[in-house]
Amino acid sequence: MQVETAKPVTSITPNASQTSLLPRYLEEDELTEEFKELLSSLPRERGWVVPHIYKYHGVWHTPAQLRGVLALHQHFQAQDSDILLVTTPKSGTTWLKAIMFALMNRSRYPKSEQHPLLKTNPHVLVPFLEIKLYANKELPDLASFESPRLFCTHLSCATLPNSARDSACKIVYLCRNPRDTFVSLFHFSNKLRTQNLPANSIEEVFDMFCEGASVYGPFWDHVLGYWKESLRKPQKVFFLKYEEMKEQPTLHLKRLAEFLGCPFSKVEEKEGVVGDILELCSFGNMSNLVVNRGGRLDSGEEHSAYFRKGEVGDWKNYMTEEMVQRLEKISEQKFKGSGLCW
Ligand code: PAP
Repeated sequence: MQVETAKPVTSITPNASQTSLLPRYLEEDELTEEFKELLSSLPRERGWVVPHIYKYHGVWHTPAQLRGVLALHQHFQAQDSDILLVTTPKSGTTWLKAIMFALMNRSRYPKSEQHPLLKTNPHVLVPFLEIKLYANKELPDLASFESPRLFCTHLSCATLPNSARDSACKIVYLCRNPRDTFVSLFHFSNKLRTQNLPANSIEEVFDMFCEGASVYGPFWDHVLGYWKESLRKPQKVFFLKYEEMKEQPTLHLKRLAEFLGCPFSKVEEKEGVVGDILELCSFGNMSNLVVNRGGRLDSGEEHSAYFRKGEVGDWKNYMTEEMVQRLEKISEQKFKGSGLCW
């Protein structure tokens, strides 16, 4: 589907001041008049972390994300050999970034104490397109990315750049059941709000989630878009649920390797390479690494914010029966007839 920007936005924004004590994602950048005009024309809701989110082509974004989306649409050209990891926020993005990096670089970095994942956060090794590479004023220099290039995005299927849809590039899609997705997002947003801002109440943001007003939401449209695309084009879109990966990691890692055209050889299987990758990227290992316990991304988020519990079913500790029923009802309505369920 063609994504048309309401009006071409030629300049994005000046870089945020580096002197502020606020993390970058909370800084109020100087927005260009053109961008402000665009924002003022869009539906607006209260944000979970920043003051407002805006609905652009059916998807809710923070202003910073939206700037990245516009720049991406204007400048990113997918190549046939590219691999895009696409996820709904809080579906295990960090985990799959690590797994895909380890999988695709396994001959370059065989099991060793020098593995980049031991020293570098997965978000640095596998950057987001619109949140990182196209987030700043300068356009990224992608020349240093070797083929096959591995990028990540939270973009919805309908708002992917045309080149990603039309080229032979492969898409790995990861999502997670709406209950755990919501609970993870609730905690993450409160963590990002920092001590200067009052925490979101679970009731308030739950309402917003149900109404679709969460970043990259509505959640159901996001999942359904890629689900349908994976049914139409199974060679192009690999659809995976967090819960499936948790339950049968070996099976799904092997399927993923086959999908990406780099299946494990018999020798590798015998040598335990599959298990080594899973162990390296496991929650227990990743969350305890010095690099992930401290430090921040360029954009200001603490690395540790991406490692909370890493479990299936934590929603039981936070959601009332009424909330569960409400989510169930929405999922039933939205997914009806699609074959998709949790
Ligand atoms: P993002 O979409 O904003 O990049 P993402 O990585 O999807 O974030 O969200 C983090 C979630 O993945 C956390 O879930 P929780 O809040 O329910 O705990 C985090 O714990 C989980 N996670 C991170 N790393 C791993 C891992 N190695 N294995 C399993 N789950 C993980």
